[in-house]
Amino acid sequence: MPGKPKFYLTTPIYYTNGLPHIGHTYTTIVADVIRRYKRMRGFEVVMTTGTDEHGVNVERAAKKAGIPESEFVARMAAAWRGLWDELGLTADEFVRTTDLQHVRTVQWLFRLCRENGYVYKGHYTGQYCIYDNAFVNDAKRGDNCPDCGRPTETVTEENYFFKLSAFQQPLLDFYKKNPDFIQPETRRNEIVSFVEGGLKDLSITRTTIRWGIPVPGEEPHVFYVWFDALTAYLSAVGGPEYEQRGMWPADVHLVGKDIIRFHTVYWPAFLMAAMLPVPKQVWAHGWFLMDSSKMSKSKGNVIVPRPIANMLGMDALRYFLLREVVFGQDGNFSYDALVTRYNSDLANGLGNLASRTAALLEKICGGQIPKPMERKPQDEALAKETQAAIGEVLENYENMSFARALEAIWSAIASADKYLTTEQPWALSNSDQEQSRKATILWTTAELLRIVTVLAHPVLPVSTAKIWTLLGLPGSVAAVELDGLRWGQLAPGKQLGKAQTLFPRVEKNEAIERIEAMANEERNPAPAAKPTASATPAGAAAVPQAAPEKIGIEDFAKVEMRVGQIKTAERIVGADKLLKLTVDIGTEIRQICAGIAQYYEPEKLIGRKVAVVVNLAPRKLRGVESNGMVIAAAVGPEGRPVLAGFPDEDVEIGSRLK
Ligand code: ME8
Repeated sequence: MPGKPKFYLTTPIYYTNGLPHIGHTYTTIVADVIRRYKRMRGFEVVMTTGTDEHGVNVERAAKKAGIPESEFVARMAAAWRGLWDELGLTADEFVRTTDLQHVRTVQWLFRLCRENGYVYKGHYTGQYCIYDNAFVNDAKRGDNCPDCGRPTETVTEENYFFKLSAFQQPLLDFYKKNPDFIQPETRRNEIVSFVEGGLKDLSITRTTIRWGIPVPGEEPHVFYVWFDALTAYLSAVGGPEYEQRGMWPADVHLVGKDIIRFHTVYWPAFLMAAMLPVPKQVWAHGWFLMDSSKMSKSKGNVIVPRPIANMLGMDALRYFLLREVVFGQDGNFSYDALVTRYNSDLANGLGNLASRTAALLEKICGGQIPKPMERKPQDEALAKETQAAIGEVLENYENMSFARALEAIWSAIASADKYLTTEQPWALSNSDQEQSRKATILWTTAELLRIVTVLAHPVLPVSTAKIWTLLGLPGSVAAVELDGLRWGQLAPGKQLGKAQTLFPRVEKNEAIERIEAMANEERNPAPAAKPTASATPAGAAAVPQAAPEKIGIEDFAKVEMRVGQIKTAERIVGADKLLKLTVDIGTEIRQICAGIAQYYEPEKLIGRKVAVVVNLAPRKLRGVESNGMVIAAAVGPEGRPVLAGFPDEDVEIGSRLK
């Protein structure tokens, strides 16, 4: 039996002098969507990402953090990787450019290019900042250093050069022969005219940077960061032994438009020089902008993904990024638009259709998928429309028209809503004829829901898996083969599964406020708060905590603890571990958040007396104000919270603990 066809796609490997923001998350989400889609179409898929860890910026950032470069990049790579895992975006391979396998691959690629006559030693002259020990790209004589503002000097250093000029015609021929290599079309035209304008040879080693991959036998030469970074795509799938893995050449390199030239000019030229296969496609998407300018750390307008995922779920962020902007174009990011789409398309759209259908099946069909009976024209019309939607959605996924694919899915959802509203199965009687009509209506609705669930799965992996369970369908939705998806496959007689929480509706202003508060917490973690590897840029989690000192009684006296009584307790959307409590402390009622949600049922806490620290400065947890702290023991290796309390005596509320 022939094996599955292979599909290899990559995200850029991201710089380690910062942490992921929405822009990086966008590219990685798109890669994950394509990966899931291609798997559902029967491909063996490998998706890679990684971290770009060399160069002068890392040298500087490590110096600033007061740690060696190797330690700095190890912490940063762990933070990137940790965040991708947390967001459900774990790649199949994660390349660090400090990995030995990668170092070997870069040196091997250089050797091949050199052996084939495309590398020579020359001199590079450029503007150099002696304070920062770095050449300033694109600076002219007399320009100041953009980083420190001091004057640059003209410096000449010995470098190895890559004969890029020799590839002008081969590249133009290649673009012509492979019209889909550069996507979208507009970017292709840009690159073709750039190459037609002539290519200068490229200096690919440096002697003025220390933190890089050494050129074997040529120290102090290290590789120029882009020669190093691009090669990661090859080292991810076997490096010099790439043929054994069978994944190279890449099917798609997904990149932002900022780095298209490196990927469509330099990278194929390096590979051609080494006589290695060239990737099949480079897809350059647009930028997410904040107030019409590109997000950047220095501008302070960066949106981070975790608070959004915590508040609305990752599916909501995935849906929004793909639906809001036509893939390839720039788009504006706004919390307002995000929450609006969440409420309208997810909570009121897909979420509502799923829970409404399940509730009707429960009520009218005893929680079973009914057997459809005689079909009316409106049932046939809905079936036909949905069948057509399957084709339309698949075609749009294939062309990376994600917004269109989602539009087609949501138009099917709207048709189902309309169908239910017109057919009103709840208003039909229990006569035999009307019973069978109800069965047909509900089977038809459930079948449409099954199909949109499958089609939306690449974009909404978490919630579609829940709907799959809700409908009591066998296996996993991820395993459904898209090519075999047809109207009519829903088997009657199956029992519905457990009810699921899909997209609880949120109040817009409150949700935005909480996302912003969490983002602020992430940017400025409270000094006392336990740092998380991914929230702390320099990976402070890896720094051991100092042993506690002994404190005097006067220090203890600073903590005011009182007996409080829990009045209300509720879960917080977007914060699995927290409960929002109101606690009577004798003099007033306080709102306090407690990290006990996984161990205590909110209803069972009402009336319970607890020990409360009442003079703690108020702060926001997951965006919710918390004014005080409930004391609990941390039991066992995972620190299970057990509330401190007063089971034996009826202590008065407000009594002080000493
Ligand atoms: O360029 N909107 O890394 P990088 C959309 N290490 N996408 C964005 C974005 C935004 N506002 N900001 C960033 C590098 N991106 C090199 C790559 S590859 C061999 C080496 C995404 O950390 C987009 O994919 O600056 C962009 O190309 C990439 O992040 C740049 O990441």
